[in-house]
Amino acid sequence: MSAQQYSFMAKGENNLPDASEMRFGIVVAEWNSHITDKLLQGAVETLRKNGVGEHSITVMHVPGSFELIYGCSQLTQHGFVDAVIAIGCVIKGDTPHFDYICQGTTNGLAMLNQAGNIPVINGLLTVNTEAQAEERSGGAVGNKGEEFAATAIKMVDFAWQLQK
Ligand code: DLZ
Repeated sequence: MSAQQYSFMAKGENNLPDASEMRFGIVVAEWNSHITDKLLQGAVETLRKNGVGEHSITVMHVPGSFELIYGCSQLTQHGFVDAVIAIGCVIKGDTPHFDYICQGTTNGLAMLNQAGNIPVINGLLTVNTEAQAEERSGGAVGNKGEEFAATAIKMVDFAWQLQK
């Protein structure tokens, strides 16, 4: 299938592909759980609104964002989901730890995508302040969890189109 054919079939931003047969894993970091819980809620609601079955969503928790890499890696290898969404929130502190966690986690998730088993969605919120995190988890800027879920649906559709 050519790139041109795929782009013809792809839907617009607010017109997501049918997700009723899709299965998703969501790995959520417990650090800053007051934020990650809301991102999770936004993601699950969007998946459900787009037809994903209650039992087709597997949610697992890991301690911090850095552990998202291992958690997602495990889910990509088990074969019972079509995509994995990694959800974490890193808030800048006074030490360089923020940069190491952000960079390490992003690189790790990128490598999982490069491995090419199934799509892994980067739902890592990296913010300077608590207020920015609140704004992006159901506040003034919306709930980024919804975007993560929409991206996951589009990527499963992308993979499935190539299998036809
Ligand atoms: C250690 C740490 C720090 C300082 N900050 C955060 C954070 O803002 N968000 C987050 O998800 N995790 C944080 N962590 C924990 C690390 O992600 C990880 O769990 C530890 O370094 C152990 O590997």
